[in-house]
Amino acid sequence: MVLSALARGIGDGVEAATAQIAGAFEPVVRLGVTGLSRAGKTVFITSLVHNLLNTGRMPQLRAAQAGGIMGALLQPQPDLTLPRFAYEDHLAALQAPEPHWPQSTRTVSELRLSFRLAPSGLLGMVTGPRRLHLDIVDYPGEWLLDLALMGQDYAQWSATTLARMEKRPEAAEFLRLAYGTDASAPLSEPVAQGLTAAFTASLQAGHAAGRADCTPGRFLLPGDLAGSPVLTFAPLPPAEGARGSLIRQMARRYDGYRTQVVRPFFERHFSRIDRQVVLIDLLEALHRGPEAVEELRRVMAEVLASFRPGTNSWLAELLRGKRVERILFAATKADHLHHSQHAAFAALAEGMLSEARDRARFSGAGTAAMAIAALRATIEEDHPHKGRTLPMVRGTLENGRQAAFHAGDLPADPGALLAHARQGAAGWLSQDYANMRFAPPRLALAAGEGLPHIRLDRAAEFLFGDRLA
Ligand SMILES: Nc1nc2c(ncn2[C@@H]2O[C@H](COP(=O)(O)OP(=O)(O)OP(=O)(O)O)[C@@H](O)[C@H]2O)c(=O)[nH]1
Ligand SMILES: [Mg+2]
Repeated sequence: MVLSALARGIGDGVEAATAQIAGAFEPVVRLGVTGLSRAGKTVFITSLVHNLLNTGRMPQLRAAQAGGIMGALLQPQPDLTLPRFAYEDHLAALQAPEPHWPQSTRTVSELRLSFRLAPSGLLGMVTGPRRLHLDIVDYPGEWLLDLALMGQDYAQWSATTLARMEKRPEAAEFLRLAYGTDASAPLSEPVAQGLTAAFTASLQAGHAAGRADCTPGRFLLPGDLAGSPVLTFAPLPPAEGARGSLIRQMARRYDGYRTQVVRPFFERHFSRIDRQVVLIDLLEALHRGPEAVEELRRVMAEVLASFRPGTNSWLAELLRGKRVERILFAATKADHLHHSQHAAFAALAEGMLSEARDRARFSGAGTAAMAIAALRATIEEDHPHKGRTLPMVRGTLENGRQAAFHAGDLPADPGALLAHARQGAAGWLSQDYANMRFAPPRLALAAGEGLPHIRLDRAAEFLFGDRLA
């Protein structure tokens, strides 16, 4: 294995080989954490790590319960060029005297948590405690959706993107520009920039309106690529173009984006993931209405398809048979609902996953859906209301005031909701849901207690509990 990685001679072959040598002695599990922006990745990782360092609230994590975890600590990560996940800063924000949510993060980052585990089996009596490294990698879900670009040339991508934009009001200005531009004319940089600006603005407006399919991903999160030619292109209707024409240049930059931005991400990060959690803000989609739910379903299928390498020959070659062993779709922020609604919420997430599996023709093995809250910001209350008891949650709003809400009734039959998602009904949750912007709770943690959560222990058990046992 070591030899083959070296022989392959890819950019990070040597690094991969070194990791494998180290891994031969100390096993590593690489956990990918993704989700569209604001899905809850940063809070999830912060709370997961805190709860693995302090396992008092992790009864459903078997190794923690059975005393198998003898110790855990943060260690220097193996990838020296990747930003470190700012665990301490994010935790400090949540534990501040005036707790606040961590800042939005825009790139990939990594953190290594190392466990000392009780010996297991007969051999363990001889070898003593084991070590296991959990490398957690946080990356934007938007980058995953860029995989679709790898299978399309510029003309195909332009056609599908323009068709998608036809129906969207926020894209009207860009479409007017795209159809009004002579793409066969020689490249003029201001024209290319103008098209790009209008295209980007339509993606941003779509994103702000809750659309989940705003790719290419780096147009929303450019980082240090902002303004570079690989981010200065836009889809155009078909045109004949000589060398140096606008359309030929656009195609060249699109190819540059694929080979120099998308490809390295899949090579460096994606291809090394063992376990994956995909966070979805299903409550937000429910609140926004059927179109948003439908879009989320499409994104879930697309995400699953990227984990089924058969779909994409380019990816299959990159992965060389390596598979992500477990994928969890976690519907986040379940603390907005009373526990009496959790079963219905989880059933909805499971229904969406099984739909996505069918669409992506993905076998069920190793996938699960759950309803969780990485950080519980509410407490529950029952209020009498019109002759029945209304289950509510109470928390501190971001303006410091206390408020109790009933998020609204979830559909009793998730099957019916999913079937009707395409018909233009209004959102399913009450209008009040929009006002449920809770601040993180003020915490008084006892020794050994992690941040309060909902079912984070079950999520951890599903994702990597087997490797701790
Ligand atoms: N009530 C509640 N709110 C949450 C929870 N997790 C996340 N949130 C809310 O969702 C927001 C986004 O969470 P983040 O963890 O920053 O999301 P992210 O996916 O890292 O977002 P980006 O870095 O912008 O991509 C937070 O600021 C909170 O308002 C949770 O468990 N409970
Ligand atoms: Mg983040």
